[in-house]
Amino acid sequence: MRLPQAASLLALAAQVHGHGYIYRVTADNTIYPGYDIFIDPLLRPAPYRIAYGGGQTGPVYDLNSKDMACQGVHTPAPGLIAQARAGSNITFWWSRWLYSHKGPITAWMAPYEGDINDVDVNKLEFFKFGEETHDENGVWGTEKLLDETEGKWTVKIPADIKPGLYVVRNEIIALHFAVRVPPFFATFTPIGPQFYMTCFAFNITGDGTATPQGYTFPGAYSNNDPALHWDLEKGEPYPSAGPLVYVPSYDVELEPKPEVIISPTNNATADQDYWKAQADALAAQAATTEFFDSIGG
Ligand SMILES: [Cu+2]
Repeated sequence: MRLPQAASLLALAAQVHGHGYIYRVTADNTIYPGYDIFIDPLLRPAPYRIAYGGGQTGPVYDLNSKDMACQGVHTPAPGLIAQARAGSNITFWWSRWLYSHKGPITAWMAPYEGDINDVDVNKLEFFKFGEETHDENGVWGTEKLLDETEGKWTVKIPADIKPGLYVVRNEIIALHFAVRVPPFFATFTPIGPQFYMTCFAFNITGDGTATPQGYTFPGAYSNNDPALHWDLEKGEPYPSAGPLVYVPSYDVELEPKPEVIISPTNNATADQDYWKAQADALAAQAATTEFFDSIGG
């Protein structure tokens, strides 16, 4: 496996609008590669990861689009499946998010059977199992990604769900242009909510039996939903967009598992190169993002 020079990587990074992406996922204390959009497309072979591929960080604007499930480009399917116990935590590691792009962070999951490569993501029936909007001071979870959690967002897998294979979907709905777009951005950005999502493969163990009602994408959201055409400037308490969060009927006390780091390359030396390149790419993406923050969008 060969890594490109850090310099060309930085040049590539600088060309891209600085939208965040999920470069790592911790599931039940095992740390898996997510999808690093700056590194993964350049690697042969592709890294071992639980994320659907793609290399796209821009938003989906049309909630009736097939892209609402797992992004417009969501191949290849994950080569790894995360192992996690029902009732354990998943932490999504987002690269730097934009302050302006405020809105709910949500987590969804859909059961599937068979080979992940045969899954049609638009047929999956997702239920929502996590959602963070804003706190009582009006501070959004998307802002806390920047100021409090170093990009990490954690959600608990419902303790009572039926064990098996699931596609997990993490999404941010950015509402900054939901009702108006400033002139500078108006030429290339429509008015409306912006959906940013990535999907991941999971195998969930446990002894639950719950099979919450799911919804397909597209289909889970309605264009008539006022929560998707929300005026952030009014500062009113935000309701929730789409279906409500599933509340498990019971919780479990789990013995924490020891931390394990999954190698992205299966080679200790190459892993060091991978993580160095990843750190450089994250720094470059953060710089781009800060620039867009500075001009308000
Ligand atoms: Cu944007």
